[in-house]
Amino acid sequence: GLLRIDHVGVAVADLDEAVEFYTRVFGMTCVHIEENTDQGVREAMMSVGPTTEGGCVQLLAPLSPASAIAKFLDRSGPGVQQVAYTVRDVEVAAAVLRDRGMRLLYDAPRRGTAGSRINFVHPKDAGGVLVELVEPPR
Ligand code: V0V
Repeated sequence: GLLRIDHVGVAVADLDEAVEFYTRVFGMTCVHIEENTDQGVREAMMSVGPTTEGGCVQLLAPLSPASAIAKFLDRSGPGVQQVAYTVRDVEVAAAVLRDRGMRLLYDAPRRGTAGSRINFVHPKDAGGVLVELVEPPR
């Protein structure tokens, strides 16, 4: 089953500007920045509270016009792009959701933030929300 909210993903045009905004206005702390070429993003993990136990906001900026985030920004503008849940085993969680009629975007998990393993439920199957499953690195 799902363990907790891992992060809420927010599409932004300019990552550095967004990190500065979330830090100054909401008092969040940037705990990780990375470029994920497989996903076409440059991303920053912002801890909401003093530890990441309080959940994170993941700021997502496109690396190229072909990126899922570039497409999202074109269509919807900046804003919430995904909700991500922590799971113990992403393959098991994906299999359970497939059994319940959800389309998973990938046949096998791909690489997410900091070596996590990820998959997604299609937003059209989940009431218009792109749902991400995250198995943290061991
Ligand atoms: C598209 N749609 C969405 C949506 N993206 N609805 C809600 N939330 C979103 N994020 C709607 C869109 O408006 C269409 O609705 C419909 O889905 C199908 O659109 P499409 O043009 O066929 O699909 P695309 O080409 O926009 O692709 C959508 C998907 C794509 C979800 C398939 O974005 C994708 O592959 N996402 C997974 C990867 C990803 O998002 N990577 C970036 C984060 P109408 O018009 O038909 O009603 S990377 C990340 O999270 C990392 C690294 C991490 O957490 O570790």
